[in-house]
Amino acid sequence: MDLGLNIYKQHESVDNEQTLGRISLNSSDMYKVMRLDGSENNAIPKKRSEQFLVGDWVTLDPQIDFDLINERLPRYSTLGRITGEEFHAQEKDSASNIDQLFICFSMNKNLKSSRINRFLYALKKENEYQTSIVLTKSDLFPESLNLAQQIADKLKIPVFCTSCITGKGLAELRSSILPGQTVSFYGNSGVGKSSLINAIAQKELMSTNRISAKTDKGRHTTTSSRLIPIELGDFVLIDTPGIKSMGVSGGNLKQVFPEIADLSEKCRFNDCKHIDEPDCAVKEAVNNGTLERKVYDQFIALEKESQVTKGYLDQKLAKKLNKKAEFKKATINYHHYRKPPM
Ligand SMILES: Nc1nc2c(ncn2[C@@H]2O[C@H](COP(=O)(O)OP(=O)(O)OP(=O)(O)O)[C@@H](O)[C@H]2O)c(=O)[nH]1
Ligand SMILES: [Mg+2]
Ligand SMILES: [Zn+2]
Repeated sequence: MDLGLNIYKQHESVDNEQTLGRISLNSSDMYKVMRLDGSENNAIPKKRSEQFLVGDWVTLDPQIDFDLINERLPRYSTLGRITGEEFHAQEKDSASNIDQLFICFSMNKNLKSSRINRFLYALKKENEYQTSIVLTKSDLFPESLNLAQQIADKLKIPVFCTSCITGKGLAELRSSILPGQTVSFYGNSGVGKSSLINAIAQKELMSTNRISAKTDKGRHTTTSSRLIPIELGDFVLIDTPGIKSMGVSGGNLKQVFPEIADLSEKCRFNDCKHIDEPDCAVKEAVNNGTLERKVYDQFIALEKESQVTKGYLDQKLAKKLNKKAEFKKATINYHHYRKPPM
């Protein structure tokens, strides 16, 4: 199998396939690399400080007990997010060179479309890979089916309703993965990402664990991302550890709030924030009832949080680069958005 190389070559050029490998595991500074013949070896970066993501294509130099990673090839996509909020914000990447992302949510009484919106809004790399929603454990809470339909109608992205117990939706999910693609599973701990991977691979490849009866949360069973080639079907899966927190810094407006994206084109100012500006088409729509206030409030809350987090991250970057003017600008921005809403 090609481990996703054919699709990689559609995006980037590759010189010598003999020396190529793909990072298959990254756990506390230990890497494993898979070669095109399917063999997997421990690997060490030539430059000790260099960091790699599961999914990275690299060139290798074989040593006696391990491979030496010479160079990382460019990434055509990166699965990344912000962890933590405001001054706890940090950028964290989990995988690279992926073609599809399955964001998983378990069906239970706490599943709300606002949670799904938040995830989608936070994933800002809208053009790099295709995103689908996977609703898991449909055997436990069949009432969520209506919600699944509503989400599918509104977001215009694929929504799969699955159960690893009854097998529901698994064939559809699997057949949405095209030959040669690399797909990743993402979501909170305990939603059933590893169970889905085992079901698709038809093997117990990944450990799974019961969710805690006390907190109703997962136990962070998967601790590092893992690349799993599926020979039958010729595609690659990447399992990722459960997400603890998802910060937002700038959002995917068109996908999550399409009605607001359309309305904002009619606002008087191009950079209208839709809060207190004159001739704001978004506020007008809320006032005359054509835009639900609930939707507007959710959008404004996400935007405000985004600006605070973004201001903080810009400030941190400017400080690192030692750019006084940018630091000052970012600081002003940061404090501006930290003001309570009027
Ligand atoms: N009823 C039911 N339980 C499921 C289903 N899928 C997974 N589970 C259970 O949910 C629990 C958590 O599953 P995992 O696959 O470990 O979840 P995960 O998302 O990989 O969790 P982390 O690795 O901690 O991020 C396990 O006890 C699974 O048996 C399902 O379709 N139905
Ligand atoms: Mg897991
Ligand atoms: Zn406006």
